[in-house]
Amino acid sequence: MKILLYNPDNGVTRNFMPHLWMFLLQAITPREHEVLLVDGNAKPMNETELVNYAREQGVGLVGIGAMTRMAARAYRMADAMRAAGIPVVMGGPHVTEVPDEALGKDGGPRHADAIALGEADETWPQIVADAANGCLKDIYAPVDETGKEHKPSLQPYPQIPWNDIDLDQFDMVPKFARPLLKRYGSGWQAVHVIPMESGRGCPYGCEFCTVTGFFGDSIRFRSNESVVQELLALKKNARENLSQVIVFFIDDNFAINIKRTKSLLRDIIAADAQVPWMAQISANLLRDEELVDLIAASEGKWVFIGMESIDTANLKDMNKSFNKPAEYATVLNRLAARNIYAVTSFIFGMDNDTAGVADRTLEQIESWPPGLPVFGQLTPFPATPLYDRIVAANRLTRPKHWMEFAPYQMAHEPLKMSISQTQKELDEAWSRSYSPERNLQALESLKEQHVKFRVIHLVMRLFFRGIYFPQMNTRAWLKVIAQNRRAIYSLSKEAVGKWREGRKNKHQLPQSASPAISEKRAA
Ligand code: B12
Ligand code: SF4
Repeated sequence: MKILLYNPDNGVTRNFMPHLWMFLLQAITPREHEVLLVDGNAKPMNETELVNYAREQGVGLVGIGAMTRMAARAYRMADAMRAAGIPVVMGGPHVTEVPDEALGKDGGPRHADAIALGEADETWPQIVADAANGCLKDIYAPVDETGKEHKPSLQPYPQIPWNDIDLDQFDMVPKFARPLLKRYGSGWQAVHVIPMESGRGCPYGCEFCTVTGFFGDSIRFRSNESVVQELLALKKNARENLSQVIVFFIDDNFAINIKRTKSLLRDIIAADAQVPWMAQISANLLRDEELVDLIAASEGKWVFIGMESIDTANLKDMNKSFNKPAEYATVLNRLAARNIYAVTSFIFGMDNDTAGVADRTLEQIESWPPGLPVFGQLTPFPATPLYDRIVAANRLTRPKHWMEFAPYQMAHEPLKMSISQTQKELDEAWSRSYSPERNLQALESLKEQHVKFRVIHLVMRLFFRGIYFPQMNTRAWLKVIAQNRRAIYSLSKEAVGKWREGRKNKHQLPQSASPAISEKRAA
């Protein structure tokens, strides 16, 4: 049987990184079946195009996975597939949280023949077998013989054949720059961000978050050995293809068990398996100096920190009092001292937020080492404690907000400001944080850093701007480049100068000096 796994596009940005679930399910599909992958973020298709593709390929089963914000699009695609006579199974966080919707048991239309609840690592082979035999059940739940929920242990962990997967669609190097880099920028012919998990679960239970409910508060880890082997394979492949690989450890809280994280990082260093990596780590865990040293030594470059708010009353409401705004600056300085920078994430529209929240937050951010701030609105995702609280208080303005997805629009009224004020605050925060002036200031404060690092920082700033301000076509990109021409020009000049200097030194190296230098380097 041919199986098509499809991830709908999010409709706002192009994802910079493939979705792990598709590769994971592909890796555990019994060998007699063939799996095709289409990620709508990289290969946008409408309903007709996807149906035609599936028909041409002779697909016998379609698997669709989606976050809540893509649910409506996922259902449209599922409906088109089913209308064409191809059975559909849906999985992922949204259908797990609202199972009746996909099965049409809530009074609405049915969108899927079957759904996979929760983690599907162990149910997927059964789903595939049942589909092949034409006997799909409605619901596949990860339970043991006694009906008790069973979580995959992640040991052993499937081997994802990254080296055989065509990741061209996720190359971060823009198409127009590829020939140039091939000629002059050996080592930068492609840049890929690869998702990798080292563990699952987070027990913290922040009120707005689906993770504790979905993955459970039981934390599970892959063996260090399996993570190290995956890193080594990626590193070897990047070297052979003269490209760069960056790993995104997508664990919800990479350092949730500090002892284990330190042991993993030590093993990575010992095996020389370092590649530049980023991960999500909550601020409270970054108090540990030894952990931060190991992050730096293992080539951790960016840490995503869910700061959420600088207001302790908001954090208390969100069950996130373990975040201490008073220590944010210390944590960020501790990271910056080791050349690690942060993606700092904030949520506006919390119950204690008032007009001016953007200004107050930006004032703090601008006093910290330059990072990449991101801002979103508080969204009650179904099956979270926040959703239940807002429903109980009758405050939802769009009860099924995912069926009418509107980026950055709240689905309930905050208590101390309006929905439209929240939108204004988000506009202000994003435009000020990524304005050409702010980009220049950020580069200026990084002036002691190597030019290569500053180039990466600027490129990331331009990409991050696109999370809020759509930059989906060449015209939009040209506009951003024109607005940031001062920063781009001065960095390019410096980078070319350094490159020429390097070449000149290489050519001028006296013949007799080279062996000594190589010996010294080897030592
Ligand atoms: C990596 C990640 C991202 C990446 C992008 C996604 C990518 N390219 O990987 C980035 C950083 C960009 C991102 C952004 C956002 N994210 Co995010 N992200 C994650 C994260 C941390 C890991 C996802 C992952 O790969 N997990 C590991 C895989 C193995 O798990 P999985 O995807 O759930 O798949 C398993 C099962 O669900 C199931 N399954 C999944 N799909 C399918 C399909 C079929 C057919 C079957 C059978 C089974 C199946 O099988 C898999 C194996 O068990 C999750 C949290 C988490 N731990 O999952 C949040 C998460 C998915 N994100 C979330 C959110 C809210 C967002 C944002 C909206 C945040 C924001 N406010 O901006 C944005 C929106 C992104 C966008 N523009 O679309 C929520 C989604 C909640 C929901 N109900 O929708 C999550 C769950 C985190 C949370 N705090 O609650 N995210
Ligand atoms: S710390 Fe992060 S992953 Fe854990 S519950 Fe809170 S928001 Fe979710």
